[in-house]
Amino acid sequence: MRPEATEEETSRMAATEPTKIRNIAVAGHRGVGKTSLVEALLFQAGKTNRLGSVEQGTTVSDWDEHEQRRQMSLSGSLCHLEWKDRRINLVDTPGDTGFQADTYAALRVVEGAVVVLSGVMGVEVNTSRVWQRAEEQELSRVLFVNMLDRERADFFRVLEAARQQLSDRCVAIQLPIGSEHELTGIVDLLHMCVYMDPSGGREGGPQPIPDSMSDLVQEHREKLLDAVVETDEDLMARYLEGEELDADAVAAALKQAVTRDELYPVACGIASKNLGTTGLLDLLVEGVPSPAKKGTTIEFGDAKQAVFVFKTIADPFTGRISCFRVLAGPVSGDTTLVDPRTHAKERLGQVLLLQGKDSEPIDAFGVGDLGAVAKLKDVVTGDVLVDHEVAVEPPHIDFPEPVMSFAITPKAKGDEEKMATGLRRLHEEDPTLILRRDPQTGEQLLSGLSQMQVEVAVDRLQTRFHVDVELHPPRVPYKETIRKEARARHRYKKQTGGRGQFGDCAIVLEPLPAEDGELGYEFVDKIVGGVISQGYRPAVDKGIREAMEHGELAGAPVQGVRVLLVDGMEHNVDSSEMAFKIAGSMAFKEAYQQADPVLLEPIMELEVTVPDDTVGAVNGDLNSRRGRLQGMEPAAGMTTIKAEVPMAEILTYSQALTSMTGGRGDYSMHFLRYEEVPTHVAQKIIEQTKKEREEAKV
Ligand SMILES: Nc1nc2c(ncn2[C@@H]2O[C@H](COP(=O)(O)OP(=O)(O)OP(=O)(O)O)[C@@H](O)[C@H]2O)c(=O)[nH]1
Ligand SMILES: [Mg+2]
Repeated sequence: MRPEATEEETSRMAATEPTKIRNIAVAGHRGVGKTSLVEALLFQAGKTNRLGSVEQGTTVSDWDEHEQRRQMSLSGSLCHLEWKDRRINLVDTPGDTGFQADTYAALRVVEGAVVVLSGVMGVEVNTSRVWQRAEEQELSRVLFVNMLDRERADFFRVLEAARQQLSDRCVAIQLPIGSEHELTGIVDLLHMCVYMDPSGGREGGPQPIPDSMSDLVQEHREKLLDAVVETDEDLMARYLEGEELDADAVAAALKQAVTRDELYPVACGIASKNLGTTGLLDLLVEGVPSPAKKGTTIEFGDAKQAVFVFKTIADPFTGRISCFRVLAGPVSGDTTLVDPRTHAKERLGQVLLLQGKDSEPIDAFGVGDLGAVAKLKDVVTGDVLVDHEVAVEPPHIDFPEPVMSFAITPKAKGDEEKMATGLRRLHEEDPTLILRRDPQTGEQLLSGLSQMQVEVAVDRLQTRFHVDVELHPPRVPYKETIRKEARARHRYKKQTGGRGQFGDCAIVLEPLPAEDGELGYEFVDKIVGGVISQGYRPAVDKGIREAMEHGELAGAPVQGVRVLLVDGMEHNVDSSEMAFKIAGSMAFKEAYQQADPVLLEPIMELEVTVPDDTVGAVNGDLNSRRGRLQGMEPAAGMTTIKAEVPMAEILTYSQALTSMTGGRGDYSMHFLRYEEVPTHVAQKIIEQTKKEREEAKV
């Protein structure tokens, strides 16, 4: 069933009416066939002449060399097709946790989402995450149970899991005919017809339902009708009176229910063979509201023309490409917009229609459409551009916090700047990839959402920016503090020919309790009778501060200390600021030894979501990492474990979790507080530091 390609070809140059647009994100867990499904939809709609495959690296949306090498999507990809006189914009989103920035941004610019599930695995960690996001955005949703040809795939089991774990308003709109490798086609319960498996060719027209299926079809058709009539009073009344409802009336009510986000139809198929695409395309056109109907919540004030930039592609040849949604328009090549964030004016130049990596200049984009433009100067993802300066609040996309950090260094000395520039560019494309310098350890830290994300960044640094880098586990930012009061006096005295050096001070150290969880430092001047003159006292403070930068235990900064300057002496010729600074520093070091110094380590709050059958292993592992269990929340097959774990033990958690859960687990964490390192652990760290210091001396 191919739509008339020629008609859309000719009308394409003008802006598409908002009523004729459908914006849809294809989202779900990693590797469930989203890219394959987008490929099949493009093929079925006649946009491509052959069905590309992820294995061969020939899909439209996974066009990047790194995506092809790893056979996974690493960023969102914008594609479009025409079906039944509607323009469908599809954003294929990555499923890996590391690349959710693009997924979340995409969910901000669409009215609907196709949530793809594996027919074998059902609802997985990221399925629930994207579902939650879609819920927050009140998006219309269609589920697509894919991979039904695989061994142990079971549509009905996945349907039940979706009803239990996502929403009980999920209802089958299609059924598979047969199962696993004997699956031959699907039944469309709305139009009461069958589509046969085209084995990678174009899907043929509708066929009659085989008699052998009639009982099952009847049962699920009734469930569908029940669900639909419940959303429509008028239809309900007719149904209860026993009236036979015609397909059009049911379809119209279903459309309303999906549009109002009250019902989630569950479709199915085999993306890699192009089975199920006709029914799905029909459903998207019929069920997902157009921008004219739903509109956007993104602010643009009284602007007559406005766009929201939801993605930036750094193309090595064309430079930067900004993908946008038109908020007010139309916008065309000669439109000049201003970015209220920078106040810079930007002439759009050519506006582009994207199909994966390919772009085609068009005249204009109308309201609600998704388009792209090359070479905007200072625009970054998340900006709203408007035709005149109005104060707009750009939408806040709540990106997940990085969960892991690596210390990153260039292999070649002198490449530091190149590395930093490259990472800045990568950060522009993916705001969840963050480079920062740890002020305490001095290391450059690259933080991200998954190991994969950081590794891909390293690859890109090499291929795009020609810098080779190395990753190491970062140093843990330990701190030191004291447990009891101590007192010391130090006299610094030197007689070297002419003028000598003289500084003498007595200090008391006291533990200073944390304020709002922060350990601080206080210097209290208790000098009486002017035994040290006013001018020299700040020098003592300075000397102490310097000594505190590297504590004697493990070279970590000392915090949580109050210092009282209680006594001292000065010499009317030999005293100087320098001499008091040294005396202060030495007195501190002496007192510190007596003050029962201890090592502190950062404790992280960890949240791990894992399949129920791995909870035992995961808890055991957390235990061996000195983790303290805070709670467990089981929810339909998955358990969320909350624990507090020292940062030092969790630096390389990602690999361990992957191997314990077969890649089905997920985690997030953030800094909680500093705590004393247990003695036996502290001893090792102190010895290690000693060794390093001695090695550094040699
Ligand atoms: N047997 C079978 N394999 C499929 C089907 N759909 C996709 N695949 C294969 O499953 C693998 C993953 O497919 P992708 O399309 O890359 O999945 P994805 O959801 O886009 O993955 P990410 O973007 O990495 O999250 C590829 O090897 C596909 O060829 C299907 O319906 N049946
Ligand atoms: Mg993909």
